[in-house]
Order: sequence, then C-alpha cells, then structure tokens
Amino acid sequence: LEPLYSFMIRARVPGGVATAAQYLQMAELATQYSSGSLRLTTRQAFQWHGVFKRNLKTTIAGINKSMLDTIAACGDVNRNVMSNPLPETSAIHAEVYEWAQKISEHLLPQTKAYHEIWLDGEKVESSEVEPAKEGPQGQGFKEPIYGKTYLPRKFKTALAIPPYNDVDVFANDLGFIAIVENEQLVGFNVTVGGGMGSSHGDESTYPRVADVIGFCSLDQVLTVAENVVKVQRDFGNREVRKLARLKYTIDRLGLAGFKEKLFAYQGFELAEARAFEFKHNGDRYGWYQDEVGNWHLTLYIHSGRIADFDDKLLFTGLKEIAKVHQGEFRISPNQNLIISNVTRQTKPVIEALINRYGISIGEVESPVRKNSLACVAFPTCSLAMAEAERYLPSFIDKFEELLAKYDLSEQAINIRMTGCPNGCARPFLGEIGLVGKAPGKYNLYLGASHIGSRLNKLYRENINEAQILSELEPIIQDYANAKNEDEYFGDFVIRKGYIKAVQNGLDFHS
Ligand code: SRM
Ligand code: SF4
Repeated sequence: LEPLYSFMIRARVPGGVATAAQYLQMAELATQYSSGSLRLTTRQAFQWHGVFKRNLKTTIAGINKSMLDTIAACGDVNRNVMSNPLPETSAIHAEVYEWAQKISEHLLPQTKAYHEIWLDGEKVESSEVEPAKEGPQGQGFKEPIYGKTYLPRKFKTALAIPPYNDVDVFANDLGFIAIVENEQLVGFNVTVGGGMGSSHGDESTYPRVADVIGFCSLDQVLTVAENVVKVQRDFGNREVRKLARLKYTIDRLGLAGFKEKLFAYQGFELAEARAFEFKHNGDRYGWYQDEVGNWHLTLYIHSGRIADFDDKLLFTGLKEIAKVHQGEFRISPNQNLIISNVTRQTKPVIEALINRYGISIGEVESPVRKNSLACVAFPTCSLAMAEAERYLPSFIDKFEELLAKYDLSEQAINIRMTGCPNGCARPFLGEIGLVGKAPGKYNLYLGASHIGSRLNKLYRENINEAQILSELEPIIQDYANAKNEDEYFGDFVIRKGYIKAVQNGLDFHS
C-alpha cells in the first residue's frame, strides 16, 4: 500500500450549529491547511479534505480552539447528533437543540486518549479501560457506556421536530421525534434501527427505516439513549462487521425481543407512541422570520461544497458574511447553510454581501435541484465506484429538461445519488435513488416517500445516463398525465405498480 499523505478531517457539530466566529475559524483552517474549501456533510458537520499529514495536529488543535472538536465524528461510537436546523418556533427549537447537545455529551466517549494524542494533553490518568469485571459490559469501567469494547459499529442519533423530517430521522440507529402539546415540548417518540448502508450483491445487507417503539418523557431521554446504546453494545454482531449495525441486531432479536431487552436495561417500559405527522425531508430556502422577529436565511449549496467557483465566490463571500454576522451558521442535513438569528439591522448588510458574491438563496434553482443530494464520492472517497457530487448537477440539467417536456418543472422530486451503496446521501430514501455500480453506471431505485418514511426499491440495475433517462421518461410522462392532485412521485410509482412498496428493510430485496 502507498503511504497516505493527505487526510479528511470531520468536526463534531451537534445540531449543526456554529457561531459566526467558529465558522470563520473553520474557514481559516480550510485556507491554511486543506484544499481551500469546506464541505458541509449530510450529518450537519464540517469536513476538510486534503489535509497533509504534517498539518493534522495543528488543524485538529485549531478546531478545538474554536470550542468545536472532532471527538466521535468518526469511529464505533455515537456520531454527530442531528437536530432540525431551522428555528421557526424558536422556543421549542431551542429546547430540542439543547437535547441534541445533551445526548451528544452523554454518549461521548470518556477516554482521554484524544486529548493526549491530538492536543498534547498531559497523561494525567491512564486512558486505557480497566480489565473485565463481572456483569454486563461497561459496568465498573472508565467508559461506563461503551465498556471495554466500544460498539460493534458506528451509531447515529437524530432529533426531528414535526412536521419537518429534514434530519431523516428514520435513517438513524436512534431517533427522537419531538412531541409538542399546548405549545410545550412534552417528550419524544423513540425510533430505533434505521440505516442506509448495504453492499451490492449481498442480500444479507440492506437499508432499513427505523421503527417507532414508544414515547418517552423528557426526564427519560438520556436513560433511553444510553440503554439503546448498551443493548447494541452487548448484543450487536461482533463477528461480521457488515452486519453489526443496530438495524441487524433488531432484526435478529425481533423488534419485540429488542424492546424487551431495552426495557429491562433501562428499568421501565416506554409509553405508547403519540401521534405526529411529517410533511417532507427537504430544506426551506430563502429568508424566514421567526416568532420573535429574528431572520434566518437558508442558502442553496450544491452538495455542501463551500469553495470559490468561476461564477461565484462562495467561500470568500461566506467569510465576509461571518465577519459581520452576530448570530450562528447552521448546517442543514441536506448539506445547506442557514445564516441564523440575523437582526433587522444586519439583514441589509448580509443581503448586500449575498448579492455581491453571487450566493444562491435558492431563487433560481428548480425544486428538483433544491431537493437533490449527492455524497462526496470521487475524487476523495476511496470507496466510490462512480461519481456523485461532481456528476449530479449535469444529470439534473437533463432531468430538468425531461420534466419541462411534460410540464412538471415545478414538481419537487427527491433525487439522491451516491457513488456506492454505503448510502452517505441517504439514497434509499430518495424518490429517485441512483447508486453507483461502476464508472458511469448506476442502480436506479424508485418508490421512496417524500417524507423519508419509506425506502425505495431496485428498479433497474447497472445502467448509464442515457438508459436512466429513457427508463424514467415514460414514468414521468405517465406521472404528468395521471397523478392525483398533490401526489408525490414516490407514491405515484407505487400506486401505478411500477415498483412494490418496501415495508421496512427485510423486504428491500424481495
Ligand atoms: Fe458516510 C463511510 C462520507 C454520511 C454511511 N462516509 C464514509 C467515508 C468516511 C468513506 C470511508 O470510510 O473511507 C466517506 C468519506 C468521503 C470523503 O471523501 O469525504 C463518507 N458520509 C460521508 C459524508 C461526508 C457524505 C456527504 O456527502 O456529506 C457524510 C458525513 C456525515 C458526518 O458528518 O458524520 C456521510 N454515511 C453518511 C450517511 C448519512 C447519515 O448518516 O445520515 C450514511 C448512511 C446512514 C447509515 O450510516 O446507515 C453513511 N459512510 C456510510 C457507510 C456505511 C455504513 C454501514 O452501515 O454500512 C460507510 C462505510 C463504513 O462505515 O464502512 C461510510
Ligand atoms: Fe463514499 Fe460511498 Fe459514502 Fe459516497 S456513499 S461518500 S462513495 S462511501
């Protein structure tokens, strides 16, 4: 193997919230130590690509100096906790965001190794965990939640505030759906067992949407989160890494079996789930005023890539905005950026900068483009089999022509593309999913719901762009002629029998 000289770094940003000062610092690090661009991820984090090995420590120290860090942004632990990014109901939103932070802190590994390795921390006490003791793993260890073995696989948590499912809560191992009654947050419905990753040609692997298993009150949230993690720690598959995520543990134990273990671990049963309704899993672009009068601006950023391009200076423009902005920058789970809590006085200044640097607030992009997602793929992802981020714009150009031909230009259809079936842009929740198979070739999936609650299913395998478009054209034509009012594309293809509805994941391949 060739030695690796340059690396990708990912920050942990619970709920995707960074102050303007923190954003500025992240951008400075990108200028100094990486490819000069920042990447917003599908889990509301920042990534830097092309960091030379000699600059790794300085960059990580710089992230920590800004009060963000990279702890648990990767690894077999709980990852960046996601939370609905747009504060339209400021009070509830702020409360749910606080829960995202609390869960993130609660599930953070306790080891001091991170500080010792990356921040020149003094080795005050051993960062190694103590030897095994009697009882369930974790009891009596310095890592009270992760025990001596950590988790068998990565673990992901998200909090959603209905009616918006922009975090794609059902794609997460653990989810909390906010329940608001009489304008008060009273607790959360708990979801378990979501995940996207799979391998081509291996039907033992599959994406899965999470199950809602009940309701927890606010004082139960951390106990539930901790014990879901502990059940996965103790019962997750440690022999076959491909089958180690919580979704497989649940299908192996059965949902009832899993719940039984969870309730025994946490010492109480969950109450019956409460009613909720999601409208969609996309972003809302442009200016939005919240209930207390502050402004929030959602920008359209293709695949979260913040760089200076020939036609617009996005990287430079956002740095200039960060210098005058007093509020926050919020990363959306759809790889967009929200300039948040803008005061009445600063709004015109930010508007002027947006215009000067040609930054998009989604006013010219079509609904289909604004609802699209692509993962990084080539050139930095070593697991990519096909292009995604760099190719999606030109694919959408052609798809837009197809929609225009049938007078559907205003229709929002979720297209999600990834370079491989690991599913980093949650392609199996796209109404049209394109998953890379080989350079220029994709599997085409259809039939996911527009709200992120139902998976899509394989429609055609290993086809190129011309084949994808010719497969889609008759369906689009039919959709234009026969769709019910307000019927989403994903629901239409199922009603018309183009594809079978997937129930959870076990029937994804059947
Ligand atoms: Fe991912 C691995 C990029 C969100 C499922 N993912 C990778 C790696 C690190 C490749 C690697 O292991 O060498 C990619 C780095 C590419 C690069 O050059 O930057 C990568 N994943 C990303 C990001 C940057 C995609 C993006 O375009 O934004 C997202 C970073 C999220 C973050 O901030 O933490 C990203 N990855 C996801 C998601 C979406 C989500 O979490 O909502 C998924 C599907 C959900 C899930 O986990 O089930 C996802 N990534 C994977 C998997 C498959 C996991 C599995 O269960 O099989 C891998 C491969 C692995 O873990 O072995 C992977
Ligand atoms: Fe890489 Fe595959 Fe994830 Fe895309 S989906 S970033 S190609 S691992």
